[in-house]
Amino acid sequence: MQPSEVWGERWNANSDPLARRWMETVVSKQSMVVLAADVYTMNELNNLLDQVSPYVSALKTHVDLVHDWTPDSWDDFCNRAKDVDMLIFEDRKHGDIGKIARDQMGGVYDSRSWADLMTAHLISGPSVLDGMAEGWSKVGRSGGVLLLAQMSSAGNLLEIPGYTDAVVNIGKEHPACFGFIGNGSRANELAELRKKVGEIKMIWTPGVNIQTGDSELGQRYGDPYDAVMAGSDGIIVGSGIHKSKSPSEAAKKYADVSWGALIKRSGL
Ligand code: 5BU
Repeated sequence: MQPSEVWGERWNANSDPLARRWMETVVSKQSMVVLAADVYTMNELNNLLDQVSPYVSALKTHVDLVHDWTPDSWDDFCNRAKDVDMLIFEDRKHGDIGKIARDQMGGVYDSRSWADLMTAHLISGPSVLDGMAEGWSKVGRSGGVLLLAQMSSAGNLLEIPGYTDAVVNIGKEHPACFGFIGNGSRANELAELRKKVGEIKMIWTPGVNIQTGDSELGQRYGDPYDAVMAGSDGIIVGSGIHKSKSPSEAAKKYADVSWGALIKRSGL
């Protein structure tokens, strides 16, 4: 299948190379799964990568969770992920003023050199987007920002009226914005977000699990099929895969559910 068949007008209308790369990978792997690789050692990360690589289209990291992190082992890990056609997405949740966000992409972790995508809150205003674009350009790369328009955790303050709309209005017009984080645990809220975002920018959704309901410390889960039908372009799955007895089987299951929903959504 070709990306243009599956994504339709959204493929033709989108000139963002990262968005097109994502749409292509989803089609070639038949998976909208973004794995939240929340494990704590390099060994666990590498094992997880080996097990799930055919079924996962992007890898979401929290680099500061890893106890035995070293620049070389991380470099090696990122190269292995790239070799199996995964975008690397650091869930950094930037939120400082532009120049500090830019410089925080250097420092010890030097995320500007390996992350293709990164999250940010827009709480400090649009300078965070400009700063992050500068961060990547300092090392001759360009990357994409996923702005938090919604969150999956109970009681989050992004639900205060007007906030989501303000984020979407700014992000939609900014070239550094790859897309938005939407709440995968509430399909009706996600459908509303899709209407506001339109068809160009991506929406990726955490808070999805085949086992729906409330989870640890305020996390909430909705069904991955419903999230895709409501407008998700990438389902972010963590414990549903890495805590499963067989991460490989679980990843395949989430991939199949997401692909089935995308095909249905596309009317194929
Ligand atoms: P889980 O194990 O599937 O619950 O992991 C979810 C991941 O998504 C975890 O890495 C969170 O940091 C991330 N996340 C989230 O759960 N909810 C949000 O609103 C955002 C990120 Br933004």
